[in-house]
Formats: sequence, C-alpha cells, structure tokens
Amino acid sequence: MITVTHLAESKTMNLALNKETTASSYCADTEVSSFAVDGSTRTKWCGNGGEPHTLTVDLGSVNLVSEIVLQHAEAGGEPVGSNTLAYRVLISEDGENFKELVKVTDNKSGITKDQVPVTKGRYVRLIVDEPTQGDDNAARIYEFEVNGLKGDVELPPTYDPEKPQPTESAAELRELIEKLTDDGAIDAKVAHTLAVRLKVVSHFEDKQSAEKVVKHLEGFKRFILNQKKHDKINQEVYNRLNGNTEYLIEKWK
Ligand SMILES: [Ca+2]
Repeated sequence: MITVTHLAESKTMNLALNKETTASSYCADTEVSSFAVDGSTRTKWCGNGGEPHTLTVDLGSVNLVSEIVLQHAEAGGEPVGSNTLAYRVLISEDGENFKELVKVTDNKSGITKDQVPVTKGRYVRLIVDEPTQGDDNAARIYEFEVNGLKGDVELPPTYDPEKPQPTESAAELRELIEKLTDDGAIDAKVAHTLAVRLKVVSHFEDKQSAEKVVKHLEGFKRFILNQKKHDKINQEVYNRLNGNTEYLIEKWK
C-alpha cells in the first residue's frame, strides 16, 4: 500500500504523451489524433464533421490522474476565435464506463489547466462540444495532456469516499464497535468482550510500547476470527474489525 508520503515523493508527469489515441474524425493525414499527444505545439489534432468531436487516449494501464491541460488553437498560433469554447473530459478504468472529470462551457483561453480530484483511470476522453468561439465546427487541439502519477497505486483512504475511514487507534476501534452495537450489528455481550481486549491495546498505545500493541492486536485478530467461527459476529462485522485491526498492526509495526 502506498501512503500519502510515497505519493508526494512520486513525480507528476504527462501520462498521455505518445500513447495510443482514437478520435471521432480527423481533417487531414497531418492532423490525426496522435498529434494531440506528441508533446509538440507545432502539430494538432483537427476534428471535423458534426459535434461533438471526441478524442480518447489509452494511457496503457491504470494510473492516477490529477490534472488535464489542453492547448487549443491559439497555443499553436491560430486566432483566438478558434479556441475551444466548450469541452468535457471523462475517465474510465475499463474503456466502457466513463466518469466526468471536467466540464467547461465558456472557455476563451489558448491553454486550459483543469485540476481534478485524484482519479484512477486508463482511458481519458476529450469531448469537444463547441469547437470554436463562432460557427466554425472544426476542433483544434494542439496538445491533450493528462497529468498525474504513473502506476495503479492504492489510493489513500481519504481519496475513496466509498470506503469507510480506518480507525487510527484502539479507542477509535472501540467507538466503531459501540456504533455497530447501537446499530444492532453486534450483540452487547460480545461487544463488551471486544472492548475489554481493546482497552488493553489502548493501555500499551499510551505507553508507546509498539511490540505489545502489535502482540495484543494479533491476539484480538485471532479472537474475532474465533467469534466469527462461532457465529457471535457476522461476516461483515468481522471484515470491518479485521481490516481495521490489520491497519493498526501495520501502523505499529
Ligand atoms: Ca501536438
């Protein structure tokens, strides 16, 4: 598992550079979609025909995306009036289910930089809804940069709203147990025996005695496994308690 510190150490890069692209159309052989990811503002992808124009880049593997930079017409020396007016950027891990990252409806700039919440994905799709400031319906994209961190790293829990936050101490784990007990997911008697064991862990946490904390957490792990085997706690409760216990063990190791 990659921690926040490790993420900060990694270097943000243009993940789209020289990667495979596909587009809805192109204006000429010298204006195909690959020119939007060749790292040069002397070359562009031009999309013609009816809107929306789309360009999808395959990053080659799942990566972490944090920013989208687009170099529009003006960045390549064309008139301001040819800059993209409205566009969207979507991301997908499987190439089928896309999620919207960026939606801009009133751009005038030659270069746009859109910061996005750190998102995992392999396929990044640009949809040009309004190609220019006027009636011209050709899209002109000199560069489509997808900035982020390379690799399918485990996101820190704060980036995953679907996942409950791990408990950071035995006391927090006890609070979780209390909550689950209030919700009727754990029997009060069982909750009591769990809390007693965790109080011992808290005691050693206070003393900063890592070895003993780990030892008692390992004991707690075996205890909850036993509780599950005897149907004292259900699989879901077991998974949550076990996950949090493993998290705490890693933290103290
Ligand atoms: Ca280019």
